[in-house]
Amino acid sequence: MNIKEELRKNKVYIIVLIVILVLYIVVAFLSIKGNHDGNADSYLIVGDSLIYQKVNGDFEQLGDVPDLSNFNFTVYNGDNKVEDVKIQYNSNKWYFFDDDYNEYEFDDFRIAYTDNLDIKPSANRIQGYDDSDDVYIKKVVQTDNNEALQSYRNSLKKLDIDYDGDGKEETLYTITNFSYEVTDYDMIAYLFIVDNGKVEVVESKEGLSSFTMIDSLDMMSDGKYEVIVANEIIDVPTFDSCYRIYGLKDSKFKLLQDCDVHNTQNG
Ligand SMILES: [Ca+2]
Ligand SMILES: [Ca+2]
Repeated sequence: MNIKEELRKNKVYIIVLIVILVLYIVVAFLSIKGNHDGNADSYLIVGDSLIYQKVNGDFEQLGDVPDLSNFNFTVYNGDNKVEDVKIQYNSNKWYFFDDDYNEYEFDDFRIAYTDNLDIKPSANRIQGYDDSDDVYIKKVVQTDNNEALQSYRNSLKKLDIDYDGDGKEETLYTITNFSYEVTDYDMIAYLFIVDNGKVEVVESKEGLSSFTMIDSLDMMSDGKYEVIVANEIIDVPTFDSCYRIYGLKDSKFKLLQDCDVHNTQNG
Protein backbone atom coordinates (compact mmCIF):
# COMPACT_ATOMS: atom_id res chain seq x y z
CA MET A 1 0.00 0.00 0.00
CA ASN A 2 1.59 3.29 -1.04
CA ILE A 3 1.39 6.57 0.88
CA LYS A 4 -1.14 8.03 -1.58
CA GLU A 5 -3.51 5.11 -1.06
CA GLU A 6 -3.05 5.39 2.72
CA LEU A 7 -3.89 9.14 2.65
CA ARG A 8 -6.99 8.52 0.51
CA LYS A 9 -8.27 5.92 2.99
CA ASN A 10 -7.69 8.28 5.91
CA LYS A 11 -9.53 11.03 4.05
CA VAL A 12 -12.56 8.77 3.49
CA TYR A 13 -12.43 7.73 7.13
CA ILE A 14 -12.41 11.38 8.31
CA ILE A 15 -15.27 12.33 5.95
CA VAL A 16 -17.40 9.44 7.25
CA LEU A 17 -16.68 10.55 10.83
CA ILE A 18 -17.69 14.13 10.03
CA VAL A 19 -20.93 12.97 8.37
CA ILE A 20 -21.81 10.84 11.44
CA LEU A 21 -21.02 13.76 13.75
CA VAL A 22 -23.20 16.20 11.74
CA LEU A 23 -26.09 13.68 11.65
CA TYR A 24 -25.77 13.22 15.41
CA ILE A 25 -25.91 17.00 16.02
CA VAL A 26 -28.95 17.40 13.72
CA VAL A 27 -30.86 14.56 15.44
CA ALA A 28 -29.97 15.90 18.92
CA PHE A 29 -31.04 19.42 17.91
CA LEU A 30 -34.36 18.19 16.48
CA SER A 31 -35.14 16.17 19.60
CA ILE A 32 -34.39 19.15 21.90
CA LYS A 33 -36.45 21.42 19.63
CA GLY A 34 -39.26 18.84 19.69
CA ASN A 35 -39.32 18.93 23.48
CA HIS A 36 -39.39 22.72 23.54
CA ASP A 37 -42.23 22.80 21.04
CA GLY A 38 -44.15 20.35 23.17
CA ASN A 39 -44.06 17.70 20.44
CA ALA A 40 -43.02 15.12 22.99
CA ASP A 41 -45.93 13.96 25.15
CA SER A 42 -47.03 17.05 27.03
CA TYR A 43 -50.10 17.19 29.24
CA LEU A 44 -51.80 19.93 31.23
CA ILE A 45 -54.48 19.01 33.77
CA VAL A 46 -56.75 21.74 35.13
CA GLY A 47 -58.83 20.73 38.14
CA ASP A 48 -60.64 17.40 38.27
CA SER A 49 -62.27 17.31 34.84
CA LEU A 50 -60.10 18.93 32.19
CA ILE A 51 -56.99 17.58 30.46
CA TYR A 52 -55.08 19.03 27.50
CA GLN A 53 -52.40 17.46 25.35
CA LYS A 54 -50.04 19.97 23.75
CA VAL A 55 -49.58 19.04 20.09
CA ASN A 56 -47.53 21.24 17.73
CA GLY A 57 -47.93 24.22 20.03
CA ASP A 58 -51.71 23.84 20.41
CA PHE A 59 -53.57 22.73 23.51
CA GLU A 60 -55.94 19.94 22.43
CA GLN A 61 -58.62 18.95 24.89
CA LEU A 62 -58.87 15.20 25.56
CA GLY A 63 -62.29 13.67 26.14
CA ASP A 64 -60.85 10.95 28.36
CA VAL A 65 -57.78 10.29 30.51
CA PRO A 66 -54.80 8.59 28.77
CA ASP A 67 -52.26 6.42 30.60
CA LEU A 68 -50.11 8.94 32.46
CA SER A 69 -48.27 6.47 34.72
CA ASN A 70 -44.87 7.12 33.07
CA PHE A 71 -44.92 10.89 33.49
CA ASN A 72 -43.60 13.19 36.18
CA PHE A 73 -45.84 16.16 36.86
CA THR A 74 -45.41 19.55 38.44
CA VAL A 75 -48.48 20.20 40.59
CA TYR A 76 -49.95 23.38 42.03
CA ASN A 77 -51.84 22.74 45.25
CA GLY A 78 -53.12 26.27 45.77
CA ASP A 79 -49.97 28.44 45.49
CA ASN A 80 -47.79 25.53 46.56
CA LYS A 81 -45.72 24.13 43.69
CA VAL A 82 -44.63 20.50 44.04
CA GLU A 83 -42.37 18.80 41.47
CA ASP A 84 -41.78 15.18 40.41
CA VAL A 85 -45.28 14.01 41.26
CA LYS A 86 -46.89 10.83 39.91
CA ILE A 87 -50.61 11.05 39.29
CA GLN A 88 -53.54 8.65 38.89
CA TYR A 89 -57.18 9.27 38.06
CA ASN A 90 -59.81 7.24 39.88
CA SER A 91 -63.52 7.76 40.63
CA ASN A 92 -63.65 11.34 39.26
CA LYS A 93 -60.64 12.48 41.22
CA TRP A 94 -56.87 12.80 40.83
CA TYR A 95 -54.53 11.10 43.28
CA PHE A 96 -50.93 12.20 43.77
CA PHE A 97 -47.84 10.24 44.78
CA ASP A 98 -44.11 10.73 45.32
CA ASP A 99 -41.39 8.46 43.85
CA ASP A 100 -41.98 5.83 46.53
CA TYR A 101 -45.73 5.92 45.94
CA ASN A 102 -46.50 7.66 49.21
CA GLU A 103 -49.69 9.62 48.64
CA TYR A 104 -49.70 13.43 48.81
CA GLU A 105 -52.66 15.02 50.58
CA PHE A 106 -53.48 17.94 48.26
CA ASP A 107 -56.62 19.77 49.43
CA ASP A 108 -56.54 22.58 46.85
CA PHE A 109 -55.48 20.96 43.57
CA ARG A 110 -55.34 23.50 40.74
CA ILE A 111 -53.16 22.30 37.89
CA ALA A 112 -50.66 19.60 36.97
CA TYR A 113 -48.38 19.60 33.94
CA THR A 114 -45.62 17.42 32.52
CA ASP A 115 -42.00 18.55 33.04
CA ASN A 116 -41.64 19.72 29.42
CA LEU A 117 -44.20 22.52 29.87
CA ASP A 118 -43.97 25.85 31.70
CA ILE A 119 -47.39 26.92 32.98
CA LYS A 120 -48.18 29.53 35.60
CA PRO A 121 -51.50 29.78 37.42
CA SER A 122 -52.65 33.33 38.16
CA ALA A 123 -52.12 34.63 41.71
CA ASN A 124 -55.80 35.68 41.77
CA ARG A 125 -58.33 32.93 42.39
CA ILE A 126 -61.90 32.55 41.14
CA GLN A 127 -64.44 33.58 43.74
CA GLY A 128 -68.18 33.25 44.32
CA TYR A 129 -70.98 35.72 44.90
CA ASP A 130 -71.16 38.48 47.49
CA ASP A 131 -73.69 41.34 47.96
CA SER A 132 -71.56 43.82 46.01
CA ASP A 133 -72.16 41.80 42.81
CA ASP A 134 -75.94 42.46 42.77
CA VAL A 135 -75.63 45.87 41.14
CA TYR A 136 -73.70 44.33 38.18
CA ILE A 137 -75.94 41.26 37.87
CA LYS A 138 -79.01 43.52 37.63
CA LYS A 139 -77.34 45.76 35.04
CA VAL A 140 -76.59 42.73 32.86
CA VAL A 141 -79.74 40.59 33.20
CA GLN A 142 -82.30 43.39 33.70
CA THR A 143 -84.80 41.34 35.65
CA ASP A 144 -86.56 41.68 38.98
CA ASN A 145 -87.59 38.01 39.03
CA ASN A 146 -86.21 36.97 42.38
CA GLU A 147 -85.98 33.28 41.55
CA ALA A 148 -83.96 34.08 38.44
CA LEU A 149 -81.73 36.52 40.34
CA GLN A 150 -81.02 33.84 42.92
CA SER A 151 -79.98 31.39 40.17
CA TYR A 152 -77.56 33.99 38.81
CA ARG A 153 -76.13 34.54 42.31
CA ASN A 154 -75.70 30.79 42.91
CA SER A 155 -73.90 30.29 39.61
CA LEU A 156 -71.69 33.38 39.84
CA LYS A 157 -67.94 33.03 39.38
CA LYS A 158 -65.69 36.06 39.29
CA LEU A 159 -62.01 36.75 38.80
CA ASP A 160 -59.94 39.91 39.17
CA ILE A 161 -57.78 40.13 36.06
CA ASP A 162 -56.01 42.86 34.12
CA TYR A 163 -57.80 41.86 30.93
CA ASP A 164 -56.77 44.89 28.85
CA GLY A 165 -53.15 44.95 30.03
CA ASP A 166 -53.26 48.54 31.39
CA GLY A 167 -51.81 47.55 34.77
CA LYS A 168 -55.14 47.86 36.63
CA GLU A 169 -57.37 44.90 37.41
CA GLU A 170 -60.91 44.56 36.14
CA THR A 171 -63.35 41.84 37.22
CA LEU A 172 -64.51 39.07 34.90
CA TYR A 173 -67.84 37.38 35.69
CA THR A 174 -69.71 34.28 34.50
CA ILE A 175 -73.36 33.85 35.50
CA THR A 176 -76.32 31.78 34.35
CA ASN A 177 -79.93 31.37 35.46
CA PHE A 178 -79.74 27.66 34.58
CA SER A 179 -81.69 25.68 37.16
CA TYR A 180 -82.68 22.02 37.52
CA GLU A 181 -86.09 23.09 38.78
CA VAL A 182 -88.89 23.88 36.34
CA THR A 183 -88.79 27.59 35.70
CA ASP A 184 -90.95 30.11 33.89
CA TYR A 185 -88.14 32.18 32.41
CA ASP A 186 -85.72 31.71 29.51
CA MET A 187 -82.33 30.20 30.22
CA ILE A 188 -79.37 32.43 29.49
CA ALA A 189 -75.69 32.60 30.42
CA TYR A 190 -73.39 35.62 30.42
CA LEU A 191 -69.68 36.33 30.38
CA PHE A 192 -69.09 39.98 31.30
CA ILE A 193 -66.43 42.37 32.54
CA VAL A 194 -66.73 45.15 35.09
CA ASP A 195 -64.17 47.83 34.36
CA ASN A 196 -64.16 50.65 36.93
CA GLY A 197 -67.92 50.21 37.52
CA LYS A 198 -68.71 49.99 33.81
CA VAL A 199 -70.26 46.72 32.61
CA GLU A 200 -69.29 45.17 29.27
CA VAL A 201 -70.91 41.90 28.13
CA VAL A 202 -68.32 39.80 26.28
CA GLU A 203 -70.79 37.04 25.36
CA SER A 204 -74.29 35.83 26.17
CA LYS A 205 -75.82 32.50 25.22
CA GLU A 206 -79.49 31.55 25.34
CA GLY A 207 -81.01 28.12 25.88
CA LEU A 208 -79.84 25.17 27.94
CA SER A 209 -76.36 26.52 28.36
CA SER A 210 -74.10 27.74 31.14
CA PHE A 211 -70.78 29.50 31.45
CA THR A 212 -68.55 28.47 34.35
CA MET A 213 -65.13 29.97 34.89
CA ILE A 214 -62.67 27.15 35.63
CA ASP A 215 -59.29 28.82 36.26
CA SER A 216 -56.83 31.37 34.99
CA LEU A 217 -53.35 30.36 33.81
CA ASP A 218 -50.56 31.53 31.57
CA MET A 219 -50.79 28.50 29.27
CA MET A 220 -48.94 29.99 26.32
CA SER A 221 -46.02 31.17 28.52
CA ASP A 222 -46.26 34.73 27.14
CA GLY A 223 -46.73 36.45 30.52
CA LYS A 224 -50.48 37.05 30.01
CA TYR A 225 -53.10 35.02 31.81
CA GLU A 226 -55.69 33.06 29.84
CA VAL A 227 -59.07 32.21 31.36
CA ILE A 228 -60.71 28.80 30.88
CA VAL A 229 -64.50 28.88 30.72
CA ALA A 230 -66.72 25.79 30.53
CA ASN A 231 -69.70 26.25 28.23
CA GLU A 232 -72.00 23.36 28.94
CA ILE A 233 -75.63 22.29 28.73
CA ILE A 234 -75.47 21.51 32.42
CA ASP A 235 -73.52 23.35 35.09
CA VAL A 236 -71.22 20.51 36.15
CA PRO A 237 -68.17 20.34 33.85
CA THR A 238 -66.86 16.92 32.80
CA PHE A 239 -63.91 15.81 30.61
CA ASP A 240 -65.95 16.10 27.44
CA SER A 241 -67.52 19.44 28.33
CA CYS A 242 -66.85 22.37 26.02
CA TYR A 243 -63.93 24.31 27.50
CA ARG A 244 -63.13 27.61 25.86
CA ILE A 245 -59.98 29.66 26.32
CA TYR A 246 -60.34 33.43 26.54
CA GLY A 247 -57.62 36.03 26.83
CA LEU A 248 -56.16 39.31 25.73
CA LYS A 249 -55.68 39.71 22.00
CA ASP A 250 -55.33 42.98 20.10
CA SER A 251 -56.10 44.84 23.36
CA LYS A 252 -59.46 43.07 23.66
CA PHE A 253 -60.58 40.26 25.94
CA LYS A 254 -61.86 37.63 23.53
CA LEU A 255 -62.24 33.97 22.67
CA LEU A 256 -58.78 32.58 21.80
CA GLN A 257 -59.68 28.90 21.35
CA ASP A 258 -63.11 27.32 21.03
CA CYS A 259 -63.74 23.83 22.36
CA ASP A 260 -62.65 20.86 20.27
CA VAL A 261 -62.63 17.56 22.13
CA HIS A 262 -60.29 14.74 21.04
CA ASN A 263 -60.79 11.19 22.25
CA THR A 264 -57.70 9.11 22.95
CA GLN A 265 -59.56 5.83 23.36
CA ASN A 266 -62.31 4.28 21.20
CA GLY A 267 -61.29 6.54 18.29
CA1 LIG B 1 -56.85 46.61 33.20
CA1 LIG C 1 -50.64 33.59 28.21
